[in-house]
Amino acid sequence: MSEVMLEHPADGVALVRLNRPEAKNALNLAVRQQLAEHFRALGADPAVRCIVLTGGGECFAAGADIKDMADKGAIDMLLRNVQLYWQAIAVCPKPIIAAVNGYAWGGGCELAMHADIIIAGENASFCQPEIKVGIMPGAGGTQRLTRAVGKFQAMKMILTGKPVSGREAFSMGLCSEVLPDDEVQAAALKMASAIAAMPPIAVAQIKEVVLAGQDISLDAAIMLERKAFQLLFDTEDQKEGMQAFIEKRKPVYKGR
Ligand code: CO8
Repeated sequence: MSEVMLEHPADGVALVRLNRPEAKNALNLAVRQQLAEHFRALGADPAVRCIVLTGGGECFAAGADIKDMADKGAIDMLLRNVQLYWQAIAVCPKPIIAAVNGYAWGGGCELAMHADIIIAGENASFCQPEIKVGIMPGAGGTQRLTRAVGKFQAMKMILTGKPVSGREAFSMGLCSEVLPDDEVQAAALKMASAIAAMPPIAVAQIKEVVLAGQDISLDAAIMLERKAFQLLFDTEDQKEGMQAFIEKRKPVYKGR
């Protein structure tokens, strides 16, 4: 059985599920390769409008596979070029919702932070424990965590390697929503269906502008927003959305 499962549970929704329970979904090279392949394909598939990423009800992912790295040297790590696998997820144009139960540790926390929305269980556990095994975050943790929660919370997590619960993660801004553990996946799928029913070009523009805007000046980001906003007035979906509002009916979006 594959270590990364792909399902299509609802119209426009893809569910990507890590499936390596014997190793707490640790991200070995095979898992990362499969994740990248799925995200590349889903990103290019017009039938897919939103992606839910999960590790299932027990564990999201307990990090990069330590057994796979323990005896490696710097050049071995360099030649793996794993940034290409991570990049496939980072550049995916479709919205990604991470449904996090259990451990999101190390590379697992970094994987969750590649998502656009994180829904966590109350007892989820977010952690950057790399320092405890002699290394540091290597898949964006120092940067994405700092952008999400600010310097002081990020430094505390990365330098102490101490976990935070789903509830704490929510209060820090490390997740979008916290729910009872057994409601996480259903809530993520419901939200994904709602996003999948939105006008796809607007969805794509929103994701692109929010992500690109984080790393440029406010003026440039606002200009980017304005251009994307104006562009949407040339979509059929904008005409449909506004006409449907005026006619008091439900819009039907075509992605054009
Ligand atoms: N790597 C490899 N195997 C793992 C990992 C992991 N990260 N996590 C768990 N496993 C394995 C265990 O070895 C164990 O295997 P076995 O049954 O053969 O002994 C099995 O999963 C079950 O685990 P436990 O018995 O330990 O389960 P517990 O419930 O007692 O504990 C924990 C769960 C707390 C999550 C514990 O397993 C743990 O501490 N895991 C390691 C967490 C960690 O340190 N993660 C960070 C790894 S480093 C990293 O992520 C760097 C990211 C950089 C990304 C870019 C890379 C190029």
